[in-house]
Amino acid sequence: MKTRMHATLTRGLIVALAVMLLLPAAAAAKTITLSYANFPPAPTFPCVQMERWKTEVEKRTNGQVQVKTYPGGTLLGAKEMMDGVIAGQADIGNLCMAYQPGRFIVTNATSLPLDIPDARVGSLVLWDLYQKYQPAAFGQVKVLTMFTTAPANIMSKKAVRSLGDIKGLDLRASGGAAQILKAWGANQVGMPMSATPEALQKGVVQGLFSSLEVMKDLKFAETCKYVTMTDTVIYPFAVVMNMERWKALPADVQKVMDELALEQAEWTGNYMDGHVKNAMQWSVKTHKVEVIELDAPTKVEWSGRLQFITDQWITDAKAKGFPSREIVEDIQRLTKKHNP
Ligand code: DTR
Repeated sequence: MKTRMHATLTRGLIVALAVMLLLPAAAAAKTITLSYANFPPAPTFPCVQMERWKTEVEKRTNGQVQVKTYPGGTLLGAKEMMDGVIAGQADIGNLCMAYQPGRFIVTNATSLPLDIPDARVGSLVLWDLYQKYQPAAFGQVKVLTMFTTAPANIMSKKAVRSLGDIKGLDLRASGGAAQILKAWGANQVGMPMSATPEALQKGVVQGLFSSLEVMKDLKFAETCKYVTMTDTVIYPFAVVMNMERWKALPADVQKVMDELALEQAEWTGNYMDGHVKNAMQWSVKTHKVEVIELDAPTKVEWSGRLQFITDQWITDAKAKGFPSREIVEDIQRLTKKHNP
């Protein structure tokens, strides 16, 4: 009797011990793998920030989360990003909001000619704006971070020094920047950045309007020998996650990602600003690119042509039910806040 009880106790102890030993192992073994889709090629800034986010998340979750990245449109293309993530074709996706101007009305307002000076300020303004308005356009996803480019300038095969030079020139731009090019008299051609290298090569366009880091990252300095400085508008980006996948994450993993959101926005802005400088030094030195600065009267003439854009946007967005004037005033106030 005594021995049988002893045996049962010993067996119970062994089972308990085994459970205690195996449980943490089982938990540790349960890694979560997330796919992360991006549309442009790997050397471009949206993919550089993606790799940085991956590294930080894997480190801060002690390897519990593994992120598999898909640059270059290998999982989802530029315009499929939002719907692809909503449908779960990718767990996470990075999108350029300007490629769907009618869809992201509130956040795309950062693309109005409102003189946001650089990508760091742009990214912080955008994040604050998103937090304040929580636009319905993002209601079906979890937003992991947002950031912007540095201001856009003209990269072209021929020199653009005046409104006469830009008149009728085939230049690629998308989103709000399209209106800007038209206002200057260019022939605006719309396409995502991922389609631009081929369009330039085939002569479909004679240049583009965007932030200047692509002179190096996409080797545009090989064909575009002129850069006209206009420092006009930034482009907003968002990194979004499938809502069900987000809800299924353990709370401590969600905390890591939430804590990274603002930090990642600022990191990307700083990276972009520094990289634009590098890219231009490289372009001038290696490819003898000429940087054209417009003189003061010309600058006034060029920016005068853009004045109607913000007013028009305020009227149009108001008609769609958005508090458009307040949004513009918020962008101006936040720009001052982050660029005192
Ligand atoms: N300015 C936008 C966005 C953009 C700027 N640099 C890159 C690099 C890769 C993809 C998109 C972008 C544009 O011109 O598309």
